[in-house]
Amino acid sequence: MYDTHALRAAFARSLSAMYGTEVPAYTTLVEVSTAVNSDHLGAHPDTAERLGRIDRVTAERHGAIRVGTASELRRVAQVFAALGMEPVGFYDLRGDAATSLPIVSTAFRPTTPEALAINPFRVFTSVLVTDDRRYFDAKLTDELDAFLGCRELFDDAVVELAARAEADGGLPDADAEEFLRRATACFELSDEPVDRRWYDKLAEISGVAADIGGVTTTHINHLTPRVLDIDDLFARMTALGITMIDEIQGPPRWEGPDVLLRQTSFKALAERRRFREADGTVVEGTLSVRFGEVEQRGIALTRAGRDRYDRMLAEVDARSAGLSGEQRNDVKLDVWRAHLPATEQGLADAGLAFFTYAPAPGARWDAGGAATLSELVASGVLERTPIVYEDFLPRSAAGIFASNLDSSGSRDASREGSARDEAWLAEAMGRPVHDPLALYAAQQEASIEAAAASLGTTIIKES
Ligand code: OOG
Ligand code: NI
Repeated sequence: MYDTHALRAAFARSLSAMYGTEVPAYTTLVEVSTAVNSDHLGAHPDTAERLGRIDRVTAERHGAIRVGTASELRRVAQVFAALGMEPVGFYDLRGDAATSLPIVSTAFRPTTPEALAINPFRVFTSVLVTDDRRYFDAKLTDELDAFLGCRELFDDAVVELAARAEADGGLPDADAEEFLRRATACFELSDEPVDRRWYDKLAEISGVAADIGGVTTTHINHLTPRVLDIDDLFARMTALGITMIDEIQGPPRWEGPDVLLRQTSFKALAERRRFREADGTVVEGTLSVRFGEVEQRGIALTRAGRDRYDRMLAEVDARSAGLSGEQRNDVKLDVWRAHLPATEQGLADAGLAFFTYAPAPGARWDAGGAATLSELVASGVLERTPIVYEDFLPRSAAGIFASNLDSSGSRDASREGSARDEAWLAEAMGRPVHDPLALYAAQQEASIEAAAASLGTTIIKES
């Protein structure tokens, strides 16, 4: 019997093995990431595992996929439910005028600390907004919907096995292996010929629209390992002759705690694809849509912390117009030093980040009565541990997308976009969408309650 968590771990391995055969550069990326992690642990044995144990971090991956319709989204949500991965967060990537991304997204991931510790596999999942008039006129919307309506990304057999796995909390061995095989195959690159005219027509508007709606299947778009030192990774990949994008997305490297998420990527080499020309002949060609990405994770920020992060990025933008990626990084560093506390304690005191609290081994609180969290931490009774950010950043995601598209496409900003929000996503999937901040807050809260019970005292929260 494979339980839900074993299924998830096995699926992550199976997808990784498949993707490694399809995109050899991914295998290089994984090798370099593994070396970066073990060297980082060797050089900083006391601090390296503050944000995650080395075995979890080294096994950790996120994937990205893109689907075309609400019903495709519903089916993929069922497949992920079998793996204990639930939709978390709503990301609207249509807002950035500089890119042409007619999509909204969520991330499927485990939601409990226990499940994350067993295997944190997550998949950033985007769905095309086919009726957004800024991108598609009414005729193209109809053509797209007709094209997407004829294809089937996830067959009935895989969806039925997934539903059984969800209902029963797992599958017997033989069924589990069949499910894993079939589910992995749904994300393989197809050698079905691509209709050149149709693909190019969509690509003129948006490379992502063509990647989703220009072909009859879906595929895993990238699979991202996690590293403990993304600057070291960046330098090593560059030394191997692999050109990375010119800026690490998200926070800069600095002397204070890592928060949220830092990401970088390289553009994948052209992949061989077959095309059907207007006259019906099938020819060999190439497409380069899949890329390599790597990430370093930091501490989850509260609403207040996230607002501050967004304001800091706005300041970076205002101060770095026309600057290179490297110069922008210097501006970031300056802004970070000016606005973000440089210690975990500073972040906690300002209510900017999430932590869990647990009694130190052998600790007692004899002073009697109630005590504040910071008093208990300062006196060594409670230990504070950062909660790692398990989600994504829309700005960074748009940066990653944009840096990997051949052209920026087109978008008519004078038109109204079509309505999409978290409720739309939930309705499409028939499943609630978790609020990421609520998940972190609940985890922090539960740890404080458990600590209070075990110390037999009342803990006063200051913020
Ligand atoms: C998703 C891009 C976003 C991330 O890590 O922010 C993403 C895609 O390319 O489909 O994966
Ligand atoms: Ni990604």
